[in-house]
Amino acid sequence: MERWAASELRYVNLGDARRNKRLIKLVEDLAAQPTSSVPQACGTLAATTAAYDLWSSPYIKAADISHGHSKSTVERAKAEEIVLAIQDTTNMDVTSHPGTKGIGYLDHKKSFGLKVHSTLIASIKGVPLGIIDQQIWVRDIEDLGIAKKRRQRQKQEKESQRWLDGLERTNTLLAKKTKIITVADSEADIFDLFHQERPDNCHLLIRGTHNRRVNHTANYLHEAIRSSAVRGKIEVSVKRNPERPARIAKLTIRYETIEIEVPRNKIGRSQIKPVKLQVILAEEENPPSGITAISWLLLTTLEINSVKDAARCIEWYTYRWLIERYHYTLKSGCRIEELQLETARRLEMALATYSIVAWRLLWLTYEARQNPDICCETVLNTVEWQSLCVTVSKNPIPPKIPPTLRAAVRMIASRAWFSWS
Ligand SMILES: [Mn+2]
Repeated sequence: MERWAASELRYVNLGDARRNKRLIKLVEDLAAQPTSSVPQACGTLAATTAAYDLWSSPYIKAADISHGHSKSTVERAKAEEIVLAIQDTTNMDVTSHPGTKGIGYLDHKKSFGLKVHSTLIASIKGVPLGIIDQQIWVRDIEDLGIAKKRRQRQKQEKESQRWLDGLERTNTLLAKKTKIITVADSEADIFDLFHQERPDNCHLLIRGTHNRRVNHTANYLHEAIRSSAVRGKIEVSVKRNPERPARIAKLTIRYETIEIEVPRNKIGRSQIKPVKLQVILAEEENPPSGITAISWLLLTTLEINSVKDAARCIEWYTYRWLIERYHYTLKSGCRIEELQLETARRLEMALATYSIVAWRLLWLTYEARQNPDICCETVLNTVEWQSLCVTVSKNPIPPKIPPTLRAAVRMIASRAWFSWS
């Protein structure tokens, strides 16, 4: 079997064949032992030095590292008629390494690190196909702790641009014949995002939060959708998260096409046209005791003509969970926040590398859930599963028969990080 990293990174071009090989080897080593320290995962001093040299190299950028995987992601997406482009932001918190140069502030004065905004491409069955775009930025001290409203607003506007940029890059990179649905949580409930011109193959599916002014007798969005008739009821399976267990929820469905008015504070308001969106409200009427009822307000540019269409949007929105898993894997799985890399630049390079590793782990988990009993050699080569068995069992002799995929992924997960669910 061809080694996965070599095949995944076949398009990588770091300007030098040895550098390409070094990256491929590093990605493979880190994916085999994601929670180990870099020296442990690399195995030898020479390989460890090579890894740190690569991350310190002045000849390459973090984007060069990401490029190979992004291109393979585009290829995988070509096989799909419809893909979900799931965007979200996370904090890469390195507060415990205050010496790191060039990092910025996160959500308050005492935490610092990098802001990371990723776009994950998934199939409409929830297969994680890869990371197509990642934006990394730091916040300046001036942006923080200054109560002046104007500054606050400028900062918000600057940062909300990331959703529009993510959308534009995704639409540019993916094939035009693919229908692309950008999925995001309520942070992306931004008028400019709805208003931005999009090619016909591109759609939005965003969780709404603002009670916007609408062209409707009820005047406001929340009241307008609630005043509309119930169209039907559906059942959805809700994935667990730290605040709630997994469960089946019964949801009441409303949907309506509603015209969103241009926000009052918008500059050049008179020149801007209102935006028509399909609004879906899915509410749980009888949640289990002690659990907050689901109330999902979704705003979409997709056509909704039936409860089935609405249910399909809700199902697609539930796959947004994948990006939460992805960021979680990237941070706690790969322990990227614990790397002591001294500069923001090196941290960005490591982040680009671990981003590929985290996707691979997410994909392996998906595969293992789909095909738990197949032989792990369908996705891991002999060296990989043998070294996995040896490290986990602490027995130097690997078993004769390769474990099942589920057992193998459990072994990777057993290194106390990403939970099996
Ligand atoms: Mn978010």
